[in-house]
Amino acid sequence: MKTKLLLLLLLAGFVSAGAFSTHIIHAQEAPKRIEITAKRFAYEPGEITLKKGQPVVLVIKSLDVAHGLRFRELNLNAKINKGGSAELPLTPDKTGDFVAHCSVFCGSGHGGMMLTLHVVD
Ligand SMILES: [Cu+2]
Repeated sequence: MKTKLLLLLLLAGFVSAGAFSTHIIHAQEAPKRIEITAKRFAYEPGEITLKKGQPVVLVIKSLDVAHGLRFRELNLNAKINKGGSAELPLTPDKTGDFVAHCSVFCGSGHGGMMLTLHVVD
């Protein structure tokens, strides 16, 4: 009888420990990943909206040649290898519209290759 009670206590301990670790995992939730594809001469999507203060990771994938993604105003620049991908962690700290341009020369339409980021409260 005593063993049974001990087992029950142990089990209860495991259950609450489980609930506790679930809570920890939830609190450290990974930043949202936003997938963007780059190809001559556009990004898809061409516009994204983020919330101020919310950390995200932009995952940029190139479908053809090497490209870049530079937010001059935010001092951020990513380079994406030919057919590869790059991750750009970003936590917007001000609201507004920010335009990113391709930072790796990729051909005749390179200058018009841009992505607009809207940051809202
Ligand atoms: Cu380019």
